[in-house]
Amino acid sequence: MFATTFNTTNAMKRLLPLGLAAMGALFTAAAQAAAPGITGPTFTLQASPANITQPDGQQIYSWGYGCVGTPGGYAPTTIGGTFCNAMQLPGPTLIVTEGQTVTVTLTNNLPAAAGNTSILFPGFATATQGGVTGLLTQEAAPGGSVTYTFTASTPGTHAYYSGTQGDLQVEMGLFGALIVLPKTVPAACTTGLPATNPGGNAAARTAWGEADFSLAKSAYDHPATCYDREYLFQFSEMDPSIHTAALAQVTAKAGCTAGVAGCSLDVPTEPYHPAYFMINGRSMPDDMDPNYAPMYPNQPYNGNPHMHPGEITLLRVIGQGRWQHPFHEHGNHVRILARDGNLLLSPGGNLAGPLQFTTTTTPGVAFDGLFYYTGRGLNWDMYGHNQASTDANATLPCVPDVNGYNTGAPAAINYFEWCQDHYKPVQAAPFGDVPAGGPITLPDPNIFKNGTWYGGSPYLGPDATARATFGTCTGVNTTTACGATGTTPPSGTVVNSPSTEAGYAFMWHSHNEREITTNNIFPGGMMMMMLVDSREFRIDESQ
Ligand SMILES: [Cu+2]
Repeated sequence: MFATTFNTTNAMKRLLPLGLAAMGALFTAAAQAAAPGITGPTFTLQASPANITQPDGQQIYSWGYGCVGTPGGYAPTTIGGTFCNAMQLPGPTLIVTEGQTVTVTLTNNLPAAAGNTSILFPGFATATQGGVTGLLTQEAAPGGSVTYTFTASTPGTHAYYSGTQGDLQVEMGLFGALIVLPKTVPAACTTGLPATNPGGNAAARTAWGEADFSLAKSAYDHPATCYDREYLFQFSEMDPSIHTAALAQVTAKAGCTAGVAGCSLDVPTEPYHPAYFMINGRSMPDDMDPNYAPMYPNQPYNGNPHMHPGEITLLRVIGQGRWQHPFHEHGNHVRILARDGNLLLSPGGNLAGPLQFTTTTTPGVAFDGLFYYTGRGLNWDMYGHNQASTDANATLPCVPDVNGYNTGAPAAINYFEWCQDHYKPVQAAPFGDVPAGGPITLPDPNIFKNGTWYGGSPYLGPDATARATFGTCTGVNTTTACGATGTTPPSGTVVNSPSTEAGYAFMWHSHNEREITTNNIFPGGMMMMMLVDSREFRIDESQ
């Protein structure tokens, strides 16, 4: 996952502590994610080659867009450890504001045999300066430059990618994302609690001392697009045989003069047999290491979504490869907001996008979607409240707002609880008893062993693991007398200490199961874990 991506023993030794720290971060679920990128509106980019790494230890020769020098800035500013290297896969995420005039200068530092390259900004009327004439746009010849200028007319999430020999250059990694923030954030997105403002969780964030990692407060100039946090996911796949062939030809033709006969590549891109299926250029589990992790100098962006109950999470998703990917976000459906920056509204101005179980990505198409998790529909109290308990957290009140959620007290641990399930026990009698009297029958830990990803508790909360322990009356989630002994199921696991975090983990992954492998080995590929963190746990994406 980390050490295997480095060739020399020395490098492995040097990086082992780093790698362990990253693993620790993974298992204790310290979060580093969001939609990080570089700010404009003027960008100086280059296309250049470098190796990317995959979890099976392979280094794959690729091409990518990267920065020339230090970019103008990084966003969100709450994320540290930023860098923009000469080659990145995906390319730097370009963050601008609606109405700005965006200028992107591209220098072609690919090997001469790779020929010309370019960038397309689909959906924007782009003017060009310099370069040489290509099929779809002006191109940068080897060693040369071209400048693209356009007005960021439409907010939302957009793709950019090579407009030159796309079957090879996009496969090699020449793609990235453009995020256009709305010029005007509706007032409804910045004031009020969730009862009146769909993204009104700022008060809870403040109450718990948590930083804000969003780029804006709304995705579009529309009050139905308010959000609390956001993630950008670019899905792509890669056939390593194409990359191997490109490297062999580039090496054989090293030093050749561009434009001279024979100084070009002839790499077949069919038949297509991808072996790597990536989220933001990384495969599981590498995608759950932090943004800007030093072991991925050319793959700075991760896939590691976290959220608190009730938070509106904006998903910015782009299909960047050649295949469709039937991606499934477990835990809830995704409300599609917009496609390619086009907000989907009914004639009456309401959101009209579909509610999707599987958000299939389409090559070249971007969408924005809203996702949230509240536990509504579980039919049991996910905080383990229990009137008979002496645990202070076990008797917190739940006061429903107009939507039925406990949102009036932003500093409450059970903020956003679904009040209809308040005090409803997960099971009325101890584990292993089928007619237990609750909607859930927990497994008997004597016959069922959970893995390390399970925190040992069916409950959210600071003492969730303790409350899942039978044997004393404190915190026991049962309306009957305490009497049984034992734990339910093996609780108190070190990887998910109740004093730090007790969250729910949901797999977000491709439903084409071939794609949750890395070079045919499961698990891997296009998969990540989404974590619902209890409200008092601070989601820290600052790195
Ligand atoms: Cu699934």
